[in-house]
Order: sequence, then structure tokens, then C-alpha cells
Amino acid sequence: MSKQISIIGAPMDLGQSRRGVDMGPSAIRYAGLVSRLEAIGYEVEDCGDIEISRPEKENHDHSSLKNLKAVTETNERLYQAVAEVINKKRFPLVLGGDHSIAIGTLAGAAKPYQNLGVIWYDAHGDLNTAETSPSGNIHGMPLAVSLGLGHPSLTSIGGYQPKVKPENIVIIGARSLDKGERDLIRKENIRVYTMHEIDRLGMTAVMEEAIHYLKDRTDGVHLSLDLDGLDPSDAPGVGTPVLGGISYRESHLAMEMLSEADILTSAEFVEVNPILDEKNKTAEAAVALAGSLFGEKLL
Ligand code: B3U
Ligand code: MN
Ligand code: MN
Repeated sequence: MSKQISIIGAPMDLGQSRRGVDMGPSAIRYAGLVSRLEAIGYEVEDCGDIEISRPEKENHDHSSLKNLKAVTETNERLYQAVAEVINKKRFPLVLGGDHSIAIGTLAGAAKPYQNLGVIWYDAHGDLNTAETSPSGNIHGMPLAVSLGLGHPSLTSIGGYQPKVKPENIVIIGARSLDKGERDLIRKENIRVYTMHEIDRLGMTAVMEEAIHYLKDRTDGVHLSLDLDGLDPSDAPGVGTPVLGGISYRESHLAMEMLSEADILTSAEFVEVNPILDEKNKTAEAAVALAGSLFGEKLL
């Protein structure tokens, strides 16, 4: 992993319906991200926040995809920002914002690789399209978009598609999937560790398997960590909490194992919503997990 990290804030809340997640990057910075990474020994550059497009007042054309134009434009900018960081041979660490920003992150993060692996740490699959989405919220669609499925203005960001192949994806922590997402997972045989497997096998075995699986077939790996993958008792500040999630301790173990495996080439932390949080607990969890992910050691 590069010893130089570039942080990019993507304070977007247009991919879903609850206000506040646009303050996620500020909350994560406030919780001490930069100093935490510097203390481990990294050279850290904070690139600031990308510009977020303003939503159109009327959304006649794309009523089934909320704020499509603004989400598209913003992700084009995020794609550029991530690509620039990678060109400088630095490690991109993106802070959301709602999970729709993964569309731009992955467009940038996947470009140099033939087979980018993706670890999708999330309560949800984010594999909806306009046809299958129950909400029209684009934050429920970014993994499908990265597979090349969805509205052309989203799938074409970065000028190539797909960004990832179904066999290079591992979803961890799933416990809320819509019918269309389940059908897609079965059709494409996407590897999913639901809470059942995490309970049954334990996080150690799940991560060992996931890392082994990705190491064999990929030439880079992106971690997309949605804080709602964690249990709401540990990460209450998220827009769509789902009970029965991954614990704080299991999440640290997962990050430590990823750090030891040294396979990551980019990462993002998304869906921190300070308005719904308890004393910045969720942003603090994100920073602590980033510490483990980047190799922080107690002794
Ligand atoms: N699957 C639902 C709910 C959802 C997805 N991602 C989040 N919530 N955070 C949907 O709207 O697509
Ligand atoms: Mn998500
Ligand atoms: Mn989620």
C-alpha cells in the first residue's frame, strides 16, 4: 500500500431522502482522521471536498431516479478527483456522503486495473436498478451501476464500463436485500457473506475466505465501507439502520485482517449522518476503523 494517502470529501446527500449525510466528511475529519493516520506514519494530504451539483427543482424526466442529473455530475467530478490521486501514485481515501458516491469513486479506482476486487461492507446490497428499486434512491444502486447495470448516464461515468466484474465482488454484512437484488446475486453468482455466515463461521473465517478469494483473481482491491454495515448500537448515525449488524469489534478485526493482507488500493467510508448520530459516535467509529485498516497497532 502507498504510504501516501489523499483524502477526498464527497459531501453529497442527493442519493437518498434524509438530510444530514452531506455533513459526513466534516464529522469524520472532526473525529481526527488526519492526525490518526499521520500517527501511524503516513503522509496525508487532505484534498478538501469536491463540488456538489445543486439538484433540479423539477425531476420530470427521471422520476424513478431521484436527482439523477446532480448525482451524475457530482460523480463525474469525483471520478476525476480519484483518478488524479491515483496518477500521483497516492492512495485515495474518499469520505461520503451517501453511498451513491461509490459510482464516482469506483470509476476512478477501477480504471488502472483489469480486475479490480471490491469489498462491499454494508447492510444492503446496493444492487438495485431503476426497475427494481423500491425507493428511487441512487444510493441503493451504486454496485449495480459499477457492474454496468442501470441508467446510461451513471454507467458511462469515466468513459468505460463495467468498472467491476461480478466474480470480483464480495459483499459482507448483508441483511436487507430487495427481490431484484437477490435475483441479481443469484444470476451473477456474487459472493455474499450475510450476517448468517458471519455468525456461523465467525468474522475471522469470513475475512480469511474473502481475502483468499480476492487475492487469487484481482489486481487491486477497493473497500467500500457503508457504516450501516455495523450494528446500529455501534453506528447509530446512518440514514437506514438495520438491526442485527456487524459489531464494532468484528469490524476492527476485519479492518486489521485487510491491513495485514495488504491488498487494498483504494477505500471509502460512507453514510455517516451527524444529524442522526449520538455525539459523533459513528464518525468516531469510522476514524477508529480507518486506523485499523491502515495498520494502527496497540503494541
Ligand atoms: N435497498 C433499499 C434500501 C437501501 C439501500 N441502501 C440503503 N438503503 N442505505 C433501496 O432503497 O434501494
Ligand atoms: Mn450502501
Ligand atoms: Mn447500507
